[in-house]
Amino acid sequence: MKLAVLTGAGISAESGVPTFRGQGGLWKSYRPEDLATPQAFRRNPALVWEWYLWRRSVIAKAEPNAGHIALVELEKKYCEDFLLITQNVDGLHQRAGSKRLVELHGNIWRVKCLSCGAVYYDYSVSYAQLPPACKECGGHIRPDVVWFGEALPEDALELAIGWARSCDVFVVIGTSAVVYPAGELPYLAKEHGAKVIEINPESTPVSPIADVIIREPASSGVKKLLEVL
Ligand code: BV8
Ligand code: ZN
Repeated sequence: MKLAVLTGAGISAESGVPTFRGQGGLWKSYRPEDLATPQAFRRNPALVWEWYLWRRSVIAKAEPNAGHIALVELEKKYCEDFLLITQNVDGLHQRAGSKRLVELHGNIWRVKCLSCGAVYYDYSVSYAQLPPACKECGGHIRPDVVWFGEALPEDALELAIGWARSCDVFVVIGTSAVVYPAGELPYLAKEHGAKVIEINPESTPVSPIADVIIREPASSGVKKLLEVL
């Protein structure tokens, strides 16, 4: 039985990482759509870096929760018949031990240089200057995440689409499913005949096509999933 899982910010909520569109999602009255864009970075790179450094400082204090850990159990149970597709950039799935993982929107702990193109991990939660300098060439670096209006990494998206189209069960955890093209994946799975399971305390646009709805937070919901799958 081939199993694909798509996670969003909701799976990290119980680790204390605010979601994008929940009550704690705002930062200094800015909306993510206003800051997570190339235009915002061009206009005010220091402000955008301030936002990412604030998020990094919250994530650095966060621990993976029971939802992340139950997904590692699921991966151990299904081995190569399992793939975890995440929209999150917080790296908590990796810290929980997930290996078979695709990051659709990049990773907040990785940076990319605008001058020499260097890409490397950098776990700083503060820098002497903003925007920070590339360790290779001294040029400006940006967070290596996918901003609105930017294309997703092709290989990651292709792998995710391939799994959505060929899995037997597609589980959607903690996402409002409003961001595309990631939000398309549950519909691709449904179209080809997969059973769709939603784990979310609230209803979302995916709810009407879900075969099973676990209307609970991820920490308890994923454990329940582990019992039935
Ligand atoms: C692109 C990284 C084109 C940065 C993010 C149709 C097709 C293609 C594009 C579009 C389209 N329609 C619109 C677009 C444009 C846009 C888009 O989707 N806009 C939205 C706002 C309408 N898409 C793009 O721009 C994408 N790029 O398509 O480029 C292109 C193609 C070729 C060449 C050039 C260009 C890029 C999208 C990626 C943007 N980057 N993040 C960063 O993190 O800073 S998106 C951001 O939103 C995060 O990645 C996040 O994961 C994602 C989705 O949000 P959610 O994860 O769902 O979080 P949210 O807060 O919304 O919901 C939380 C959920 O959790 C809720 O349902 C809540 O009930 C639940 N919850 C709460 N507590 C719990 C819980 N669940 C479980 N347990 C709990 N305890
Ligand atoms: Zn550089």
